[in-house]
Amino acid sequence: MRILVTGGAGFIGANFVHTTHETMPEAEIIVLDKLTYAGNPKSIEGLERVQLVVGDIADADTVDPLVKDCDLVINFAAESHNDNSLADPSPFVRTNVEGTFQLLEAVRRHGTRFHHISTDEVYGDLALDEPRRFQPGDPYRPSSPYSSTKAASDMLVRAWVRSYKVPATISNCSNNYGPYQHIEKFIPRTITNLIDGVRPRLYGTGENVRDWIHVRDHNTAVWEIINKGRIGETYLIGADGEKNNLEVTRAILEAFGRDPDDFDLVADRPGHDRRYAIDNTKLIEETGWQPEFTDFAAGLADTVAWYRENEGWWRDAKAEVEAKYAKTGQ
Ligand code: NAD
Ligand code: TDX
Repeated sequence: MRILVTGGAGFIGANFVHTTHETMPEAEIIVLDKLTYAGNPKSIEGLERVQLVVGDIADADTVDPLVKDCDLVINFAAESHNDNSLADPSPFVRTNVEGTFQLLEAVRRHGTRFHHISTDEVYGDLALDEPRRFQPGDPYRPSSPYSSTKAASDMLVRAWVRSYKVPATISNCSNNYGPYQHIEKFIPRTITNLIDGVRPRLYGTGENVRDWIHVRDHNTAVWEIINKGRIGETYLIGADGEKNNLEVTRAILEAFGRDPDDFDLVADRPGHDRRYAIDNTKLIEETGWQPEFTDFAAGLADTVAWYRENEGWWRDAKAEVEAKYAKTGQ
């Protein structure tokens, strides 16, 4: 089996490549990745049945021959950071919308099975105190340039299934954590700040809630959907991991043996989504998937250890990331 993994040098894609390489000895994995600031070839180096092709999913001539040669395409490639999308939305439209369009056109030409990786943020946000969680059939109400381009990409996938019978599925996952996550994101930023002796930065009041899932659980769910999911369906992936940002910061401070109040409140993100929460009933009922990393403190401790042990992987990016945040008072 030849599998095309787009964005396989990024956080979730690289973890997917590792797990797939380990668990499917017959699989040949082709990674198509533009190696933007978020892609790191070190994340997938030394894997014998993995080939990295450096290129853009929005470039039809790059995409077509790769899709033609593969049995399955999984699209992880995206511009993925909300804060960056507020500063410059343009690459988000190009990669997330135009890139997904080009992949869909290629899988349409070649009749290839396609799985599209998306986010819970397409559903907008929930109030902190409402009992409801996101359901697969909820209306799309994205808030940021990032989430609106992800919503647009999902709409393209749905339309290509209906109009052209493209054999595709979509998954919308909640916030991931684990190894190989870029240090611009909340958990690795907080961990690497603490390694550097810098106080974590909490946006606004720290009350915003995210529904955390370990990246390996996200990826086992993706395989379940590819193997057992129904074509044209949307599956929500989440592991009942709701926590507010203050709780997460305090859990990381605890892992470092630091005082629970050793953080600074900083400028809020404009349009900051209040709460995400996933109802995973459909995924569990249809595929039997279950998360393995249900102990958040243990998953966090492993993640802290990974960033401590792999400073060479993130160190070069740290000063630049922090200089960017300094400009917005964050
Ligand atoms: P990431 O930013 O860490 O990685 C994205 C990868 O895509 C990078 O390797 C980058 O080089 C590559 N890329 C960017 N533009 C490209 C292009 N035009 N052509 C080819 N490659 C390109 O992102 P991530 O956190 O691993 O997210 C992966 C996917 O999962 C995204 O679609 C994102 O929307 C979705 N998602 C992420 C989370 C999360 O918590 N991180 C949660 C739910 C869904
Ligand atoms: O320093 C920080 N302090 C802080 O309080 C940073 C970087 C973030 N935050 C807050 C903002 C969010 O409420 O932490 C929360 C998580 O922030 P991010 O890591 O930027 O993630 P989020 O905006 O929730 O989006 C993530 O989950 C859904 C991914 O980046 C997306 O790709 C995914 O679709």
